[in-house]
Amino acid sequence: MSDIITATAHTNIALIKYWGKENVDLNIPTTSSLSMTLDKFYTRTSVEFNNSLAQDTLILNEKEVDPSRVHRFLNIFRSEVADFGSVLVISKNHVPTAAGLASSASSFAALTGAMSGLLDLNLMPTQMSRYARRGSGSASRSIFGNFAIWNKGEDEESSYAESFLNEDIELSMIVAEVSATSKKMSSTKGMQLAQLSPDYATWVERSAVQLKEMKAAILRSDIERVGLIAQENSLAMHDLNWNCPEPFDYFTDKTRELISFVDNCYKEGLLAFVTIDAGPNVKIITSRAQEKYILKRLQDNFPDLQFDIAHAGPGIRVEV
Ligand code: 2P0
Repeated sequence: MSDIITATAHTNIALIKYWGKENVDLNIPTTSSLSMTLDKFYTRTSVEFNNSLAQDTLILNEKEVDPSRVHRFLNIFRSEVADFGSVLVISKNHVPTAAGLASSASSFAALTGAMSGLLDLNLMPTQMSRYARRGSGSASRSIFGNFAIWNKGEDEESSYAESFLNEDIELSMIVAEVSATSKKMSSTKGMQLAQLSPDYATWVERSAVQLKEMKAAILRSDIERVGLIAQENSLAMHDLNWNCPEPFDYFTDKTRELISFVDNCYKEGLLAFVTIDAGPNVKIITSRAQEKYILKRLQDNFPDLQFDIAHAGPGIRVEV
């Protein structure tokens, strides 16, 4: 067993979203979800046992921060594997967190990979996915590269992600970083509120149909169908947030301007679609062939925004 173990995991963007839990403690979702792992954004995390520390310690982006969520996660290994002492976790996010791009997926996937190395667990990727899921649902998918499906399952054993297609289909995502002006609502809280929407059952039913269609579209490398389905699924997720008993909104005016700009691009005959998560950022889905042209159009029309192009990226890597 080495003294320090490091793992790198990339973030992922869901094309079919996870937005609701059947079991809050175990992060068992109400629907299966499907994502693309991104090459551009990742978290690198190192772990070591350190008995001189009074408690688990987290250094994130070179600053010591509240370790409680990490501590709760490490306690899963303590109760299921071995009762070890304090762990020093040093993590660096290569994800623009300030702009609200979620980093919990790459963070908990990287931490899972590093801990499985530190504890010499020799986990299969699907077992790693189960651990990562308990840190943060979307982290279950970041174990895998390219396209992954998190099968909802029904309990601790059966809810994990697996590789759907470990190939690039020439799909590009242009991430538009829109800074949040409204109060942030965590995904965990947001999805619990959304589940109270009268439209929630319909969203769940529709999601199963969309997942089937999405799988077929990915296998055909049909970027237009992938984009259309992802866009419908994501916008319907945000409809739930507006139509629940305590409505909330992740969009800003800029988010709405981008949505309508992208819609106009599609009407002109370009491949351009949006998917939006628990924040104001817009991810524009297009093809590798059209990405530069769309990027230029976006930059010309939104000169104050930062854009990054991302492609399909790799699964988890544990350094030995
Ligand atoms: C997703 N999101 O499928 C969805 C779409 C955001 C919108 O997974 O409570 O941070 O830690 O399990 O994984 C973000 O939710 O939530 C997320 P928890 P998580 O990517």
